[in-house]
Amino acid sequence: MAASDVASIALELDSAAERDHERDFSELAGRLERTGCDAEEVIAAVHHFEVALPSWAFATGGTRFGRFPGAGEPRSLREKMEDAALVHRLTAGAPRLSLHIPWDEIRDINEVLDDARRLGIGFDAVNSNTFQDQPNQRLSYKLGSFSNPDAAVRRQAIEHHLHVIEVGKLVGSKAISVWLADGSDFPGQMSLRGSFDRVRECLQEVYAAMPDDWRLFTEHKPYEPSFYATVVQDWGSSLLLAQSLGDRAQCLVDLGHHLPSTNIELVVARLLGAGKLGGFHFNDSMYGDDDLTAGSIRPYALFLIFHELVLAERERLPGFDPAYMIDQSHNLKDPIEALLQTVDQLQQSYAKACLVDHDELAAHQASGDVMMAERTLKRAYDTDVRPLVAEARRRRGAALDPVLAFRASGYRAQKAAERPAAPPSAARTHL
Ligand code: LRH
Ligand code: MN
Repeated sequence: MAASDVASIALELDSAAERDHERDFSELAGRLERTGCDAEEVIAAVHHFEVALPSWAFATGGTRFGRFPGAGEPRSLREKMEDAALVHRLTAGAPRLSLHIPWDEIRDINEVLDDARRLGIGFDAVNSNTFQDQPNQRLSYKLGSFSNPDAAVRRQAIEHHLHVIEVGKLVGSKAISVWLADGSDFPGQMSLRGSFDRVRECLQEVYAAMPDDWRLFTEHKPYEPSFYATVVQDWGSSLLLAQSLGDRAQCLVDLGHHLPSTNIELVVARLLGAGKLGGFHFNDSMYGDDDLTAGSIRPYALFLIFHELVLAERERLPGFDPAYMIDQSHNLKDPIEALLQTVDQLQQSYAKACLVDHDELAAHQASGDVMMAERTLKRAYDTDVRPLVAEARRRRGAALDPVLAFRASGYRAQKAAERPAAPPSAARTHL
């Protein structure tokens, strides 16, 4: 199947499913109308919701204990773009790919731009990588990159980020996303303030090198690979950095980068209030940075995050333009199925948040009616919006049920035939 065939994947229109859908959707639209909600308004909102796909999540992910690759996995940027185009084809909600450099180093930019045009996908934020040493890299990042006491290592890391910006400019990105593994494993190993000052200094140079219409996202993470102190450990550290760099520096919230029982929607509300919410890496987790599929463990928490986003959107909060991106590691599920499930989950969580009766909620909050305030929120969350997001997709020529449509398409089997497994020696293109 040549690259351009993704678009021609015929969605097996199963008339019974169509009929069930029409009945379910008109029932839901009727019920929503009774509670003063306009289904058409929510469909329009879902049509505007777009999330970027991580180029590194189309191959099976793994842990330090092992990786169990599946058949037909992408071996090149072109094949990742093909798979990304299919996810967009079936969901109508994922038109862009987020690249990771050097995993997606570009050899022939014209070929990449041709493929992007043919496949109908674009590019979102580009991600830097100073958490691994690349083959024939001069200096090691073992003791950090921007926080490294050795100025030559810091310089090398800055040069890498300037290169990432150049790649991003070639593919039309408008942001660089910076996650630093920098930190220490033992007390005394690293100056806690000195390391942070060095990171800020280096980021100032990267910030200054960005085109004027770009943003820089700083991504915090509490631990791993550092197990005593991480330089950009929490949202506070990320916010301090973004505030010191300038208006076009904002904080990226990876949902898995919070210690257990952290109230992430509160972190989102704080960053929104500071005008510094740059974007998200959506995923879910039970314990640590598990990178599980979004909404698979704590769907209510995901809904509460979207509730904060819809509030900000309704209030037309100045500078509100979050970059929605997925960052997951698919160790067991078929990577494409997991991404289809994730986009559907995000469309559902957003649609539920759009159903909140905000005036009623505000009234209960003002009157201190705790019970009715919570019930107002839960009423939206408890609404089964699947017929509504399915209808939103159907109107855009996408699938009622993307995962079932993918299985019916036989795409994975076709790719398994086309893409013999990459030899173990092949260069790393993902975690
Ligand atoms: C770090 C992280 C970061 C990416 C990487 C793939 O845990 O979330 O966003 O660079 O995963
Ligand atoms: Mn991330």
